[in-house]
Parts: sequence; structure tokens; C-alpha cells
Amino acid sequence: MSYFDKFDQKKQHIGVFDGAWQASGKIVPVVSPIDGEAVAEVVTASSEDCHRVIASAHQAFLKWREVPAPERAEVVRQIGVELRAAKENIAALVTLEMGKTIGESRGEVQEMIDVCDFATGLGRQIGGLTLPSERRAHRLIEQWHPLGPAAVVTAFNFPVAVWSWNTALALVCGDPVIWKPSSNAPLSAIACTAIAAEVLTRSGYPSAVTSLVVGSGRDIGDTLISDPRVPLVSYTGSVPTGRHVGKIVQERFGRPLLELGGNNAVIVTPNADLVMAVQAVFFGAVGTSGQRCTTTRRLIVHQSVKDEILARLKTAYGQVSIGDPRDEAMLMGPLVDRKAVSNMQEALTTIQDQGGRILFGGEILDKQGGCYVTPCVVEATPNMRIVAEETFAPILYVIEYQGDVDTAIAINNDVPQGLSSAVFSNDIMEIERFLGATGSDCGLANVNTGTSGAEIGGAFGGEKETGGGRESGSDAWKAYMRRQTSVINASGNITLAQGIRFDVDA
Ligand code: UN1
Repeated sequence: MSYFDKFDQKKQHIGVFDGAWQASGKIVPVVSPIDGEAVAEVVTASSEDCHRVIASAHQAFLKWREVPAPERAEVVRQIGVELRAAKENIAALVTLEMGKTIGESRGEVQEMIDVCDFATGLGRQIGGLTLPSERRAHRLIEQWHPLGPAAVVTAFNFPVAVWSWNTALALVCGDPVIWKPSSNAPLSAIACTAIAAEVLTRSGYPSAVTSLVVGSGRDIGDTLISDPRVPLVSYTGSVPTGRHVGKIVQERFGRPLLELGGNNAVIVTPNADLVMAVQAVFFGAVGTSGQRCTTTRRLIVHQSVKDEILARLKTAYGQVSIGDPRDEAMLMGPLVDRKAVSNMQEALTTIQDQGGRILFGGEILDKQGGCYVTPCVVEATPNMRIVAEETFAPILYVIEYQGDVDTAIAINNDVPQGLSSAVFSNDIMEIERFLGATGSDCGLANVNTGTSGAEIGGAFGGEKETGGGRESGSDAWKAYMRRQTSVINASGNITLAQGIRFDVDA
């Protein structure tokens, strides 16, 4: 029997899990941006609930850290199997709660499945090095041990995938997870937690390994991130909140893993394939209604190809179908809520005040009571202050450059954020400039493909105000473990490093 066999959207949902479903906080509605209707209600976590969950996760850690990593990985493999079976159901919930198109929601669940597969393999690879010791008959080794419960605070835009990037790795590394999902998407979080917990329970492990606290950042977020029993805090969200989280966690010498804002640019040089460039920018700027951290926000285009790019963009934008994201024919659903719509409108006013010119789009669409807008293209200059900010909406700034690719790279880098970037060029010199040490300063730098839609196999994250964290693939697992350097002396004598003599008869 799977979670969705007995799923009843109308019943009251419990937003706290620590081995048992039990919550005593406020009861809040779940409002769908598709039509503005309340689709369910959730009992959120009280501060006492949060303390209890932390204690349970700590207890679970004491057991989970002793389970061999390949066995932990087998649990993650089974979670991946269950996610495959539930793909359609989870995708539907994601779309209902936060409004991304059903196709993109399926892609999000696919990321979860992929990262489970990736982490399953890690179960036999998270080893350390053996290094040459300078002393005879000594062995110098590095070990990686479980760290402790990880708080995973996720945003509405990838309401389940970001949990999975953290959780699949954390579980294999021996760390339980306490998930605080976005208040916009509690139902999908409850479903994923229930699915993971069921796998843990049937395998005989404490299900508090995958705990959940639904609640507001103000009410329970600080409780969670301040607790010394939670050594790692992975936070995805805004720069101001990330700064707050970083300070609190650093203050107690916990480990913050931050995935904050992006202000991602695509550079189009005179040597680009313009058709490919426009296709990639269109997905990057319009996909997920412009609400990805990796959304293309700036198009830095060489003056010689600007007119053609703008004409092609206009054609592409003219084809975007906007409406109910459950309808397979739609390319764009609503923004996440009313506040997002008003933020976008305010940004458009500021853009014009600062000298930007709206070329097309930016209207509010009156559709079935939902939060629909048309995606917008703006002619801008890099010195407009708003261009340096991340407005979480489908607004694309077109910025012209003249001269060589270094000029475009300087514009790319001249913002406080450093998540994703891309260059479109078929010129090897331009590509090398972009990828070299003096090139893009972002955590992700792509060539002839867009800024968004990263694969899980690489480490995901960015520099500067993006926060510096890395999640998901490559060696991102190291953030979830405690590194230990050890020396084993089999020489029969005490020999000191650096040749120091400190002889004594004992
Ligand atoms: C995010 O927006 O927080 O690269 C994550 C991408 C997705 C993940 C985005 N794989 O666009």
C-alpha cells in the first residue's frame, strides 16, 4: 500500500513527523496559485514540536550512524524506487501547490529519482585517502564519519527536489534530516516524508531519520537552526534570510550550506548560433515562470546581433501558452502567489523609473482567479540598480555590449550574485575566456546551453551572495560528513613529526 493509495486531500494534514505524525501549531490553509482556492489545510509545528523533532532526530542519529554506508545507501535506493512509482502523484501535488507546469514537475521528481540513484552509488565510494607519512612505519589516513542531523530548509520553487539532493546524500553519509519545507508546498513535503519514512520503517530503521517540520521561518526556523544538535543547516532561499541563517549557524560553529539568489546571465557573442541561443534563453527566462534560482535574468548580447536576437525572442515569447499548469499544452503556469504578482509589478515600475524600457510582456492576466502574468522583456543598461537585484519573476533584461567577450564577461560578473552563467559562441577563444580563471565568476558556467536545468551529477551552487554552498553531485557529499585525519604508528617507537627530538626515559 503506497502513500497515495490512501491519500485524501480534504482531510486535515499533519505537518510534523519525527517517527510519528503529531503537530500542535497553527492550522494553515494551502492555497493553490492555479485558481486562488484553498485546497487543503495543514497543522503546522509549534515550538515544542520543533524541539521534540530535534531530539528525535538526534536519537535517530545515534543509531543511523552505526549502519554501514552501503546499507544506508540501500535505503536510499528503495526510496528512489518508491519515488518512481509515485512520480505522477508527487508531480501533481507540486503543480497544485506552487503552480509549475506538470511537465516541469515531472522533471523535478525525476531529479529526486536521479539523485537517489547517484547517492546509492556513493554508498560504496565515500572513502578517504591514505597519504604518505613522513615517519617510518606510520600510516596517515583520512576518514569520513557521519556528522549529525541536518536541517534542510527548502524554497517553494523546487519544493521537493532540493530536499532530495540533501536527503539522499545526508542519509548515505549517516545523517538524519529535519526538513522545513516551504509553507507554500507542505502537501508534497508530507508525501515525500511519508514515502521515505515507510521505507525506513519496513527496513527496521528509525523513521525519524527523515523528519519534517512545517511552519514559518519566524516561528520554528530559528529554533531549528540555533540548536547545537543540528550541526549542518542547508538553506535555500533569499539572500537576506540566508545572511541571517549564516550568522546564527556560524555563531555556534555549525556548518551553513547556503543556496541563495542568482542573477544569471547568458552572453551572446557575434559567433553564436542565434537560434540555439534564443531557445535556451526562452526556457531559462520563462520556464518555472521565471522562479528558478537559475532563471536567466540578463541577456548580454553583442550589439551586432541584438536586433536579430530581439526579433527572434519576440517570436518565441509570442508562442508562450500561459494558463492552468495541469494542462499539458501550457508552457507557463501562474506565479506562486499574489505577493509574487505585486512584486513583479513593483519591479516593472522601478525598472521604468530607472530608465529601462519594457519591450513586451509584463501584464497581469485575469484567468480563473489565479496568479498569472505574461513574461516580460526589458531593454536595460548594466548600471540600473534593479538589474543587480534578483526579482523572482519572468523579467528578462536585455543588455547590449560592444567590443570583445571580456567586456561581456565583466558585465556578467558585475552583480553581487554568482550562481549560473552561459555563453553562446562557436569561437574557441571566446569560450576559453569565459571558462578561464578570468572568466565567469559563477558556480555554474555553461557553453551553448542555458543557465537553468542543471543535471544532478555536478555540484550545484554558486559564489558571492549565492552563498558558496554545493549540493547534489560530484563531491558535494563531503559537506555532510565529519573529516578525521588519523595517524597509526606501527614502528614500536615514538617518533615526532618535523624531526623534533623530545626524548625521555619512561
Ligand atoms: C533552484 O532553482 O533552486 O538547475 C534549483 C536547475 C534545476 C534546479 C534549480 N535543476 O534549474
